[in-house]
Amino acid sequence: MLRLIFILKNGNIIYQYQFGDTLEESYLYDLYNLIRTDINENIKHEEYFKYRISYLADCSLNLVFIFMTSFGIRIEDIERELNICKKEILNLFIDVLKNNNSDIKDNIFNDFEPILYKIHKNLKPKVSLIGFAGVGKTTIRKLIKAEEIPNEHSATINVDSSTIKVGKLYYSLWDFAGQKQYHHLWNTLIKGSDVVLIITDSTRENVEKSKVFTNFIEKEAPFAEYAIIANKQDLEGALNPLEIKNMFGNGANVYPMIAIDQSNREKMIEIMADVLGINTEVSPLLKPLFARDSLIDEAERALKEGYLEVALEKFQEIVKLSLHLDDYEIAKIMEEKTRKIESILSSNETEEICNEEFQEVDTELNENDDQINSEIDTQNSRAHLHEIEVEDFIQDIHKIKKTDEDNRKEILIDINKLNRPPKSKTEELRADIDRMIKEAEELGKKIF
Ligand SMILES: Nc1nc2c(ncn2[C@@H]2O[C@H](COP(=O)(O)OP(=O)(O)OP(=O)(O)O)[C@@H](O)[C@H]2O)c(=O)[nH]1
Ligand SMILES: [Mg+2]
Repeated sequence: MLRLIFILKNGNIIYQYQFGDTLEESYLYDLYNLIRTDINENIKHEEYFKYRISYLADCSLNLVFIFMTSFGIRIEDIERELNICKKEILNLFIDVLKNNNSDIKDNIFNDFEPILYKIHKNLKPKVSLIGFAGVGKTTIRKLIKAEEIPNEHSATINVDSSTIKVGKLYYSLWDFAGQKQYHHLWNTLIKGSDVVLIITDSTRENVEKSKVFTNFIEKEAPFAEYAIIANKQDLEGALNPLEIKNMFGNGANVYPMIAIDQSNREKMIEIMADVLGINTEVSPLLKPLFARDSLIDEAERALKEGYLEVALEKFQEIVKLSLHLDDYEIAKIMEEKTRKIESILSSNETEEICNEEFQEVDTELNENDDQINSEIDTQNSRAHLHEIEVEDFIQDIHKIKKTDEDNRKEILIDINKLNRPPKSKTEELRADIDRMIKEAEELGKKIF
């Protein structure tokens, strides 16, 4: 796949377009510095980490055209497209470029966009769907292509490859045959993949078997990104993504999926873009994930600071986002938390009502000493409960966040340092009750 194009004039970048994760401009200059002594009107290629850098100059205008592509793309295709790129740029912008003005703005290149997408199409990413028979590869292909979803297993023969268009971008999608008699084709078919999605049907037996694909990919398509699709999540006993991730044990991302559900089309496309490293603007999958991460932070902060109502709202939003992401397990855990906070909040309300009731009946308190003591006991046990639950919540959300972030930064919180407001609130209440008992006793003494 084509990952980026950039053009320099007199050693300055005058145009860049990145299809994948964005690289800092300084990084592009580093790249340029690596090849600058070797640039001329003939196309040259260099290997750079997991990419190929191809470049070509126009010496009279002091222009350099640079492509960064994956190794799956054929050299002759890169050369053809690099020549087209140079020719089209010169055709469109010759007057501006002749002015020798290095301060050429990106928007001058707007007219170039249709050509750019055509170049990308001709150097499009290859996405391979691999997995054993009947796990749902063809169903996933049809889901992505918005074709009718099959409800019967009609085994794929050899392979089914097709070009699909998602938004402005084109992909080449390869749906492998999973039946035993086609396994010998896999090592040829997988070559040149930019992304391999390992499809499992989320049964223990199939996941266990499918672990074989990771070594296979690393050997046959060493530069491909890969991820695991935990399909058939609707079936009873389906392992959840976390269990599958642990079984694979290599840190690869696992995405839950129900491919027979048409409404998952967008999600499936987002997964593909995510694994391809298409940037966040293009891949909306990352947005809900990031949104959930920050909600978890906010919920945690609200819990620490004692704003249970705010925490409740945040948890409710986390539930919604988790459902959107089909993370049913997380949604369920968060739903329980939501209910617990609601019950804490309603018990706090009861405490306040009790408080008011005590004030109203303070003249009768002599008779009610026992009752009050038992109320105090209840408050004490509630305080303890609150303490445990807040701690429990924070531990749980940390677990989820950790899962969510995979290998991203870990957050450690010293729970002992937390000032748990439900406790201090209850302490205040207890002090009030003590004061009221005293006042009631005084009053009782006066009356009798
Ligand atoms: N319940 C359920 N069934 C699914 C799901 N995805 C696919 N299926 C069913 O699983 C069966 C097999 O699906 P295919 O997509 O043909 O499987 P495949 O991996 O392409 O199989 P081969 O071509 O033989 O390798 C079909 O009956 C699908 O309807 C899912 O998410 N849930
Ligand atoms: Mg198939």
